[in-house]
Amino acid sequence: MLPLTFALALSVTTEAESAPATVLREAFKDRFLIGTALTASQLSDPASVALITSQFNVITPGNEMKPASLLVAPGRYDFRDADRFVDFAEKHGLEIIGHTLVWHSQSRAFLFEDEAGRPLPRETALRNMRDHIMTVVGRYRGRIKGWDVVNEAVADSGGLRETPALKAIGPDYVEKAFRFAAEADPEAELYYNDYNIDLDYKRESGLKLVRDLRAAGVRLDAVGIQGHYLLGTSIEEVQRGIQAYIDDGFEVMITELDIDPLPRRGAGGADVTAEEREGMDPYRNGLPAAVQAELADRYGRLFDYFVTQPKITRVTFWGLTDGDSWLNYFPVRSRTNHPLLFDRSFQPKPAFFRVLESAKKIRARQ
Ligand code: 9MR
Repeated sequence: MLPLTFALALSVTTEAESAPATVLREAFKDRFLIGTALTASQLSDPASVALITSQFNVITPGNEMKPASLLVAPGRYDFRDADRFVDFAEKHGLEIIGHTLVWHSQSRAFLFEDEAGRPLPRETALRNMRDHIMTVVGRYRGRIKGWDVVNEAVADSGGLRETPALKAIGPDYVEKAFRFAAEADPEAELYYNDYNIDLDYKRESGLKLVRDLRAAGVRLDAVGIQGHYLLGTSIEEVQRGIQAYIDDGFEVMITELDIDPLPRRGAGGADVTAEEREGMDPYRNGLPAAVQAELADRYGRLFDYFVTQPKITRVTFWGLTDGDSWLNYFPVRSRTNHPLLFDRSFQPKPAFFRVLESAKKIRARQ
């Protein structure tokens, strides 16, 4: 069921030109696509479908197109959930992003390693990676707007992450993945996607990777900056970071946006005491007004910046409502988190209305 406040808000905007915009995709339509990541079960949940189709114009399967989801055994694929996503997007007139072709996590060891865990010979690993990309991208050729070709290849300590693909193929595995994807669907956009490559500590490594790709002459349509932020993340640092990519000539997409208001300290998991646990899960009964306001302020300042940048062409949230965010399970299992624009009852939070405020700046600038 469409939440009441939405139903009212929607009818108001369609009737009165001057009423405040209450639909994200309308509010930002002259600036960027606005998206959400989903799980397959939400595609058949009426409340989720109502919210998705009323607010967003692009979706990303949160897990269903990852190598481990599609590739069940060597040469054997299960496309059922991925097909549902593509059908859903077409049925509702939404764009869909493919996430992701090459990643060290949620992948299959046999792609790049032998049974003893040793790297496969380069040519075998290259063939496996090519087969996977040709099979998956080829299946959806012409139906997917763009692919996160390689995900999270940059190490937190700088340089390339020591992944099974890197060990078997060498550092040019990234470039090769882009070449295979371009071959499989020449029309699809191709993205490099990573977290924290906007932040000071990882920015130079991220820039180096995408500059190297550009220098190698592969098609790279946009840099996906995931945007998993904490309440305490410096918005100025984020802006500086995104701007560095833009100033270098790259198109940027914010691909996995959320802002985590829960404490991270001692985020171990199993060995935390009950007391520590209590302190790490402080908002089980809801987000206090002051934190709600802070969250809204953070989101608002981000979007105030996003709308000024024509080279930012998509902003995707990593989840639809607080109840389905991965941050309820990470880095501590089973907490009650509140990182998105819609609460557990599908109701818009103060952050939603603050984000819409940013859209007014678009009109003000025109
Ligand atoms: O949202 C995804 C969650 O359901 C999975 O359990 C998790 C496993 O790593 O992956 C989540 O999505 C990740 C995305 O694919 C890449 N960037 C980080 C995201 C959050 O972990």
